Amino acid sequence: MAMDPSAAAQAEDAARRIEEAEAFFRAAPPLRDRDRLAASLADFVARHAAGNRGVVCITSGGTTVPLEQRCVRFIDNFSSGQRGAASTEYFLKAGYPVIFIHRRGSKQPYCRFLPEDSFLDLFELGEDSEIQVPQSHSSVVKAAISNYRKAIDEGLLLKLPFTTIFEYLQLLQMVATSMNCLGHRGMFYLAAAVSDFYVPWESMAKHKIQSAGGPLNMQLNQAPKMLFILRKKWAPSAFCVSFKLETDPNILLQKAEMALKKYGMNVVVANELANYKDVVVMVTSSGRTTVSRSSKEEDLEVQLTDLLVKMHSEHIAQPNS
Ligand code: 9Z3
Repeated sequence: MAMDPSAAAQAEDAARRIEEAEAFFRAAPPLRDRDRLAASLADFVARHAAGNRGVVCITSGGTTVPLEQRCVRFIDNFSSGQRGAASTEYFLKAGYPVIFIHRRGSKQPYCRFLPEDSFLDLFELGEDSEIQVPQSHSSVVKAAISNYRKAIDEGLLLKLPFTTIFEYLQLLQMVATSMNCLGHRGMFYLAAAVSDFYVPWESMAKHKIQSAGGPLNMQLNQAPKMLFILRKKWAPSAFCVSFKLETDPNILLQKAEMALKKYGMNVVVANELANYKDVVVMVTSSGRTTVSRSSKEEDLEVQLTDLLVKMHSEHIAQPNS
């Protein structure tokens, strides 16, 4: 039977994207410690595979794009990790086990309220040289330790760090394929800021690029669209939430709608750099919902995660959606 031409074009497009992704992984430098990470991931997923609650993978922080294999220079993407860290806390509070794929050195769950400058400010030496926490910081430190320890001791939080786009995408692939067994109970909350462009490993300078040759001309390749592969191949039944960041408000919602359709996301959270902590728009196939924080004291992520937990429950309850 002949295939409808638009279905044939879509199948061809999907095959091309999958091949591009596979070529990216073949050429990427292998993940350090892959076997150990894979074992702790398999153990985490197996522990939460029984039962009926959701499991969420949260990505957080910006990816780097190295310019040299022995990297001295790199391009970075804007993201402090605040959104991912805060959301991790709220998903844990809602009873979700969380796999937290985060940029090394970015904001961490339960540490957001600790003083920024130096962790040495958190401690002082007592008369007998024992370490004490000054009174002014004792309640935030106690809360951070007890919430963090609870999540770790109950086996509800797995932290996987990345720096480069190569590490990030390999981790995402590893997590998504291992969460595939959870079907509709899996959720992806992709808040990490991922570079659209990169230098392929094989064409990257091995040593530090020299300035004696004059101005630097460099061509960056487009990074393969892994959201598409995540949905099509790695974890097709999961509930997928991606974020769209723009600086131009006139194109933001249109770009979010495009991402929703093109990559088959369940929700695209549209945010503008100028006010992303105060307001976001959740774009779904049934419309748009604006979420704004109720006061400067409350994180926007409280409402955002609350709505997503409800939508994910509906997704789990309707396995054909
Ligand atoms: C976001 O849009 C996040 O909300 C922020 C959070 C990065 C603005 P912070 O970490 O900031 O709290 O400081 N993340 C996604 C950004 C992104 O790279 N999206 C891609 C795009 O816009 C799609 S994967 O094309």
